[in-house]
Amino acid sequence: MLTEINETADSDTFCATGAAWMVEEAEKIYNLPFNDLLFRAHSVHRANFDPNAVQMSRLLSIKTGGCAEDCGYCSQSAHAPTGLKASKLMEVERVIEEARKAKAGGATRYCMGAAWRSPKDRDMEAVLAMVRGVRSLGMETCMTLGMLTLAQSAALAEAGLDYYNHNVDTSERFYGEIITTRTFADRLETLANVRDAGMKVCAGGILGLGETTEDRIAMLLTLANLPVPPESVPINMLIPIPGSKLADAPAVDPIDFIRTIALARILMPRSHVRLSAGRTDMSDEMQALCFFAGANSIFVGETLLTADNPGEDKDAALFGRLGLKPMQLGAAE
Ligand code: SAM
Ligand code: DTB
Ligand code: SF4
Repeated sequence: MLTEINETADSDTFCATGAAWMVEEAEKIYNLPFNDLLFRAHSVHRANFDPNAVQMSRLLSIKTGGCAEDCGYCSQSAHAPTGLKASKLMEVERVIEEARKAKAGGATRYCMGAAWRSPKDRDMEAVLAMVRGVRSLGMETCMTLGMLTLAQSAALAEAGLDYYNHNVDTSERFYGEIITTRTFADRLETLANVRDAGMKVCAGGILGLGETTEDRIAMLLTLANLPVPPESVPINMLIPIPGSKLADAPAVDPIDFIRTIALARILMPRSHVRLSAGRTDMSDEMQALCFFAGANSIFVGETLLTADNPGEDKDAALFGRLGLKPMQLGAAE
């Protein structure tokens, strides 16, 4: 597939298969005239995926709020007065019941998130039971529980966890402006543990934290240049949370957002690029251009972890307007 892409593209703007992407190449692509960038990204998308199929994931917060980390964007950090009520780890049976409903609603992947710095050993048994239960429904499983050791990663993989989500969120340079309770290197260490344990990786970031274009490009380069690029790349647009450090961050320019999606598609041709948080603040036209630029995954349902998402009816209408269809499990794997 990659050979096909390289054959159809100008050799000076695509890296050779297997080689690391250089910042100069990525900047050059990002700054192409918008039509050229979109044409190129869409060509890469079309060479690797059905361009009208969108993978649908459903999120559930299995442990909400009271988090020890100080991520400046998050509603769930105990460091910020966001007014969110903290709750304990959900019962295993309830999680499986919610997953069953999500499957009936068309989701093929169930993503369970916990507001933890890292899972405690005492929580692992319940978490592993959730993985087994959701998997037995015939859904792909994903979890996002904070930092993992290699032993925890191995236990999750053994229970059948397909994906682990752990975002780098922004560039290495900018990271310390947003989060002080852990480092960028900590994030990469967990990603390596997840990969070494044999799970698929879901890793992306957020736009709208006050980062520069260079930071956005650097973030994508970190992901694309991992030993194996992530199979899923969520690109979130900041949902401003009242009480959080970034409550009043300026909105992201939609054209810049679409350019970032296009660059993600070009740098990671075979990854699922997810148009992730923030869709309630995007027009249908903006989302349509994101899909054209190479986004091919979304979160479905009324709620993400704690924040709003467009919901089934709005997404059904959007898919109808655009002639999009849900991606079947196992497609383009
Ligand atoms: N606690 C785990 C962690 O941080 O890895 C998992 C849950 S955390 C909420 C997962 C991701 O959601 C973050 O890495 C960030 O990219 C995204 N996120 C959190 N709050 C957000 C917000 N207000 N707007 C957009 N994305 C957000
Ligand atoms: C990701 O990149 N985005 C999702 C998922 N991975 C875990 C989370 C979005 C959270 C949005 C804010 C909220 O719901 O609190
Ligand atoms: Fe905790 Fe994750 Fe929110 Fe950071 S993003 S405060 S680690 S739940």
